[in-house]
Amino acid sequence: MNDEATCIYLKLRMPSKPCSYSALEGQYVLHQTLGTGGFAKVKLATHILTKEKVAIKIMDKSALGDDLPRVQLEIEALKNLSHPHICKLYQVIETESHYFLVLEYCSGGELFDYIIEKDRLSEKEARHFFRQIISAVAFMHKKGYAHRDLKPENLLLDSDQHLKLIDFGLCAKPQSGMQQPLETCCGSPAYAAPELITGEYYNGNKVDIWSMGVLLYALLCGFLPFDDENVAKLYRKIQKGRYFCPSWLSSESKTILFELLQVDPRRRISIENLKIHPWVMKGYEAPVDWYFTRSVKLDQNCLAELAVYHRRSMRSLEFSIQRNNFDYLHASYLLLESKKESGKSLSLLQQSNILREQNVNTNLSIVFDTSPVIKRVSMDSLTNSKLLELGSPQKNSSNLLNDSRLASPGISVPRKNSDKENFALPQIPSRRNSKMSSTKYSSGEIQVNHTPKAVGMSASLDAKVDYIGSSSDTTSLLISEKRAKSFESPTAVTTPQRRPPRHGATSSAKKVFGSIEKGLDRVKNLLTPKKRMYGCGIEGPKKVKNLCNVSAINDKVTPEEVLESLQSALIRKGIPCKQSGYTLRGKIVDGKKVQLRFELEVCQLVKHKLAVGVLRKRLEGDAWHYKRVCEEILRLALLNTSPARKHV
Ligand code: 6BJ
Repeated sequence: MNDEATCIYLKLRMPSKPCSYSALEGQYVLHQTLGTGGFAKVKLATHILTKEKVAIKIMDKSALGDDLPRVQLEIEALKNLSHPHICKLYQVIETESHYFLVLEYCSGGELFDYIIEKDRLSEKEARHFFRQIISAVAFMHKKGYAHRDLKPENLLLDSDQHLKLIDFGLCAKPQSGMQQPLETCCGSPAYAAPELITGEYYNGNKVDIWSMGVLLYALLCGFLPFDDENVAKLYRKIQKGRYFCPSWLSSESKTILFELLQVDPRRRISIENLKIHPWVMKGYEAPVDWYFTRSVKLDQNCLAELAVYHRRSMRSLEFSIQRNNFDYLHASYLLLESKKESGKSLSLLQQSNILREQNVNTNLSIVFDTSPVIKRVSMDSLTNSKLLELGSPQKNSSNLLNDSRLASPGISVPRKNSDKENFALPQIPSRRNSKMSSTKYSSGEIQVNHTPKAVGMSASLDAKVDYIGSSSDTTSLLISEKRAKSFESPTAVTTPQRRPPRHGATSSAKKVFGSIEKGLDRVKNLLTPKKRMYGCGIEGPKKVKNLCNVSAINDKVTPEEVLESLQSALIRKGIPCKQSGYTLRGKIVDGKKVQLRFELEVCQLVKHKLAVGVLRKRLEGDAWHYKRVCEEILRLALLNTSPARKHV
């Protein structure tokens, strides 16, 4: 690579400016962005005191404009909705320019990705998730809220496969209860109930029930019941209420979908009947458990830990926490509670000592040195009554929380462990094609024989193509040229070179060099914690262990060839992309509005002898649109790669 190219490449590999907000300093360390949309972005962060991961939703007030009341309603809803299947709100920070909502981190990512990864879920697994969705929605409705944007992208999974409902930005709480009809049309078109589309007054709860029908269909089928790239056509399909029933749906599944997807809201099943529906009850002894109340009594171990740390009495702390201020103390308590639930150590003192060790150069040590030595022995030797006596108000703890230089631990986002590849790739016969011989519309209205034609596309895609009816040609999945017109122009493409091997280094010598370099990096990072050592060397593609969101390609092509093919495919589809090392960022805009932003990163798969793969990431936009576009780009790109396309 010449100097100029190296220079461009290094520049491209540099991360964007580290993101910091003074309002979060000393309380949270921010990490990568988990998602963006409209006026908000969600970042992964570490709560410094407990070292627990959280998600922080950051909203810029100046960008909010008329949507400001929505944010206020969302905050109110989250404060009132404490439920195991609703994402927990820990803290709210409001500044002149921003809102920061500190929320539960859901390491399993979106339910959408889970469905895609599996193609579709078994009835049993769909039931397991659907019961949790019923539980959350029944609770919300009981509290007087309608969500109005239920979809798999708004359902996240935690590390125990528990679903958590998020995004209450479109929720409604009519003053005089849910019988009061609503007028505003909102939500995602594919999940919108017919009465929302026609602009009639509607009941928010009924609208949620319809979306639950679309959701359950997506769980069981792996695609949407009503889908069209043209919104007007999509709306017509929704209003007709006719959907395709794949042959794998059991008659019980068809029945519950039929009861959920009733065009007339008066005929749609109620949440009360859903809780006890035979499909929902199958294999379970009890109806859905949905009503939860927070215990008024706080957890004594968590309180005691906070009391020692803050040198306050447990009683005064309890009083502060029960005021539900949604401040840092409130967040600390709730995070300690969740640590306890997952069997982790509660000790804050140990945590603080680790932080102290990592921050020898900061004035933090002064704060720690003034704390009494009882810290280490406290929990073993102090009884609760002694703790109650330890009542002097904390003077210095805020100093601790004000040091923004606390080292950021190396956070890595856990991924689900799965070897399965589910984005459609060419020339791989679909597992389920053979089964799909006959199809039926709901309520037995129309019968259509289905013959799979697009060999190599996934079952879900085949089904969708046939249902759309106009064509089973895969080009029906391509994004239109009209959309492509408004894209920014493609940027120059640079092919990254692998890092050259270190001359003459034996493997043990490499190890020694490696550890010295790592040691030096550590020292540098310690002194300038926010300046990470990025882009110092030209590295090969990222090596990935887990295969979630990864399309495995081939063991015969080089990463550089795949990168080039992806670039050509994107250009062919009129999707401009920006390159950063082995990552391509594509964007689809409609006028000024960003429809979709996504990333395709060429990587190597540790579990497949470093075969080349493509790691996909949706940055912004509709999940199903993203799925279609990625499938098409991969299909085109892989048609270009030679030699023989072998699917690993
Ligand atoms: C919120 C968003 C809380 O993709 C991921 C993780 C995405 C967490 C993610 C990687 C991954 C794991 C498994 C499979 C695929 N979170 N967590 C808005 N409002 C409240 C909470 C959140 C957002 C999140 C999103 N992990 N990929």
